[in-house]
Amino acid sequence: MSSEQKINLYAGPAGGWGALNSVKNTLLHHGIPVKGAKTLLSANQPDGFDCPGCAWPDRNHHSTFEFCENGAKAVAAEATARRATPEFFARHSVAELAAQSDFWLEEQGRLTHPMVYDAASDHYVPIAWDEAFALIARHLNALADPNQAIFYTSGRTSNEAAFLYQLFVRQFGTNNFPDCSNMCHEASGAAMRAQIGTGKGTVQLADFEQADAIFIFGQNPGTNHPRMLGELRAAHQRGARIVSFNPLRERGLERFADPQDKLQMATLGSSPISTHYFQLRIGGDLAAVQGMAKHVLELHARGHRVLDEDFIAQHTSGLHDWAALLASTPWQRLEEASGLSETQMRAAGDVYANAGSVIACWGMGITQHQHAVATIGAIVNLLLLRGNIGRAGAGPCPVRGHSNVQGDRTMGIWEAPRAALLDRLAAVYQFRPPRAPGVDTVGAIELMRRGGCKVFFAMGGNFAAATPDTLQTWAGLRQCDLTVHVATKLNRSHVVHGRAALILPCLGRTEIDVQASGAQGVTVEDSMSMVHISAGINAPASPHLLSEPAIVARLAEATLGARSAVPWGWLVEDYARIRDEIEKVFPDFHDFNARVAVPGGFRLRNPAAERQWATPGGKAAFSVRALAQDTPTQRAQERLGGDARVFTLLSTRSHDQYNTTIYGLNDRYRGVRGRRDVVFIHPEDIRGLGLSAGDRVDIHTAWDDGQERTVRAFALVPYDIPRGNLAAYYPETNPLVPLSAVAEGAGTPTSKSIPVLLVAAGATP
Ligand SMILES: Nc1nc2c(c(=O)[nH]1)N[C@H]1C(S)=C(S)[C@@H](COP(=O)(O)OP(=O)(O)OC[C@H]3O[C@@H](n4cnc5c(=O)[nH]c(N)nc54)[C@H](O)[C@@H]3O)O[C@H]1N2
Ligand SMILES: Nc1nc2c(c(=O)[nH]1)N[C@H]1C(S)=C(S)[C@@H](COP(=O)(O)OP(=O)(O)OC[C@H]3O[C@@H](n4cnc5c(=O)[nH]c(N)nc54)[C@H](O)[C@@H]3O)O[C@H]1N2
Ligand SMILES: [Mo]
Repeated sequence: MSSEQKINLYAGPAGGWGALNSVKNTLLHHGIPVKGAKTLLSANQPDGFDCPGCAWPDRNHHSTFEFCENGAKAVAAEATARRATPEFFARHSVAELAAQSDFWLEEQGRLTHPMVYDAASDHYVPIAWDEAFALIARHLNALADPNQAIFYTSGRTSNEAAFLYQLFVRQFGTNNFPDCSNMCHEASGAAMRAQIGTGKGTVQLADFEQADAIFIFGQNPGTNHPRMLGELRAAHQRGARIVSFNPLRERGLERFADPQDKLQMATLGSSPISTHYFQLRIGGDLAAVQGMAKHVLELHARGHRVLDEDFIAQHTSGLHDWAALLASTPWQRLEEASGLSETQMRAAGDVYANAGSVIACWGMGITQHQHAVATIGAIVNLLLLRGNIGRAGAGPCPVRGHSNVQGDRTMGIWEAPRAALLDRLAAVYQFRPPRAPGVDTVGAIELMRRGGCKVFFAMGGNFAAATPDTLQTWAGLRQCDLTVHVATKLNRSHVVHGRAALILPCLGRTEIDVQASGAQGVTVEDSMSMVHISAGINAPASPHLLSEPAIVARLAEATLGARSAVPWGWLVEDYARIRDEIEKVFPDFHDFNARVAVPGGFRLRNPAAERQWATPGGKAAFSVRALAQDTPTQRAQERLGGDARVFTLLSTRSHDQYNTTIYGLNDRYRGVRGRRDVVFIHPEDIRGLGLSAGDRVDIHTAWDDGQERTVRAFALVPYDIPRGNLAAYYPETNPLVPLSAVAEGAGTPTSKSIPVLLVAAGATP
């Protein structure tokens, strides 16, 4: 280990001076002057841009800048002074670029020109925009079937761009819309739509001021939604219970120092966040929540009136069956599956039963499992028991990732659109939208592998690095005739490409977007259904960039020509016109331009928040799902005769990355410096393997399809994690996630529960 590579337990709080320091270093690194970092201060201001960091809402659009370390890093990464120019591409062949790390690729800075792959020289070379669109149009129009094209979306895309994109693609003739949401909160949408008739959370920020208890399942806000810590700290200070469920000890869930709080900063003080921390086993949440509910039901049966019987009678169906299931599930079974004791589950159940209003938050630690939909079902059930949906201070709160991932879905980026949306599109635009469902992310990779995808078009994101089963994905991408990426920075997906390939550089959200009618704003929807405007303030990284809406419009014109009656070019002259179109299709967006002109924007209606249940039965439905009989790890253990080297691995984000964009090699709160090739493991498990801390191991997936999936030479880091469980970083461990390992009922890759076999580096398994 070099002197820059260190593993030291981190004893400080989340936030604080560490955060300020880290931001200063990031700014310096990107060549942005620290004084006058105006860009940073314009994030989430009424006349600034929406922070491209996360989807957590803003407390108050009039308030002064809410400091967020990772928001600042996201902004700095986009505002970087570095450039990946045509000269850069002339210097490096694609083979050379492909040999570099993801970190290095993004480090080259902003893309400046549209580029096309030249197979003869194995270089990307500049291409004029018109020629690029003509090339894509030729490929698309030559397809035997529009379903041979796939159109991916990453959740940073604005409502305006997403709306035009889905309209173009449906007029072209397919619903092949895989998006990052498939890998993210798909399971939340699937579970909640079935139970409460909406796929979105029902809470607002104001509810955090009134909740008596906030449960946080499988989410790491200190790193991924730092502004949420402010809400949690305030809630804690007024006496609310904050109950965390996580296999790892996460610093941001334990203590927080607010960089805005002068006293705390001066005294190195900090405030606690969680009042209770349940360190359950990976994938143990379904059992833990069942245990809590079993306890609540038992309390009620013993005469403590803890159920909201009026609510249950008037608003719900199915409790009887769920109660019967819980009654027949022995505590011992719940203990085995959760890794918590009966006492712990009862204690958590007591917190729930004693709290007037309860919010339940969850993140990727819940959605990326085989039984994700069942687990979210149980969380929603728990809320229903005491009427904790549709009143102040209470409700489900799936905490979204990408800043507009929720808006993209609202705009119709969905491989399985509702008939109502297609009917509206047909009526407004006088065409016959395709009715057959398209492919999701995993379906897209499978289609590529079968040779069924000829054209792959990505609106942002990093498909090659973010998806599961990396080698399968890469083989799929390489089988395409054409791959096209609309992007701000160079990434893996540009160097793992089809026979023909294009990189189309676009404006970022922090940049001024000038169209015929002047500077434009776009709209986004946050995790709590607030829709508001975002307008960039920086000069574009290059004069050759186009905005995402302009790219879609020009592609649509080139591809559809007279086949489309939509005035694409005219719409893009003034984005207010696109918002008028959105309003025609989505009744919830009535008076869109006027309502979004109000600082802070407006909230989309959420029927469940008003206790109107758009479910088949017209009521909120309890989900009745038993514990899985065999988890992938159990199956692997059986197959391998109880091999003690079988573990369950979760893949997660470090403090220094945004998804596949790696900002740096440190993970401050977990005490890691200068490296990412680590696997967190219980010290006793290291001993059990006959190894020592720092030793290198190879990680093999223990799956039953005969495919070899391995990542090599990861260093063992002793950590406070349950025995039998491991944690390592995404995307380095994506090659281990089998394509066929997806959440039941949602298709989400199970990136948080990969059955693996650990062996000393170089040894045969
Ligand atoms: N700075 C920064 N911000 C981001 C992102 C980023 O990469 N960087 N990504 C954005 C995106 S797209 C998303 S979706 C969100 C992701 O935000 P999170 O949902 O916080 O995602 P992760 O970091 O993958 O891990 C979540 C947590 O789940 C825990 N966990 C893992 N398995 C289990 C389990 O079985 N049970 C329980 N209870 N916990 C478990 C992990 O220990 C970890 O603390 O953040 C968004 N914001
Ligand atoms: N193993 C494992 N895999 C996972 C996860 C996990 O926890 N574990 N998490 C999953 C989750 S939650 C998600 S959301 C996905 C993320 O999947 P993606 O959304 O596909 O990936 P990102 O890394 O967010 O995409 C980064 C790229 O977006 C481009 N970009 C940035 N800003 C813009 C912009 O304004 N416009 C355009 N057009 N492009 C831009 C840049 O070129 C950058 O390289 O990954 C999933 N994969
Ligand atoms: Mo995400």
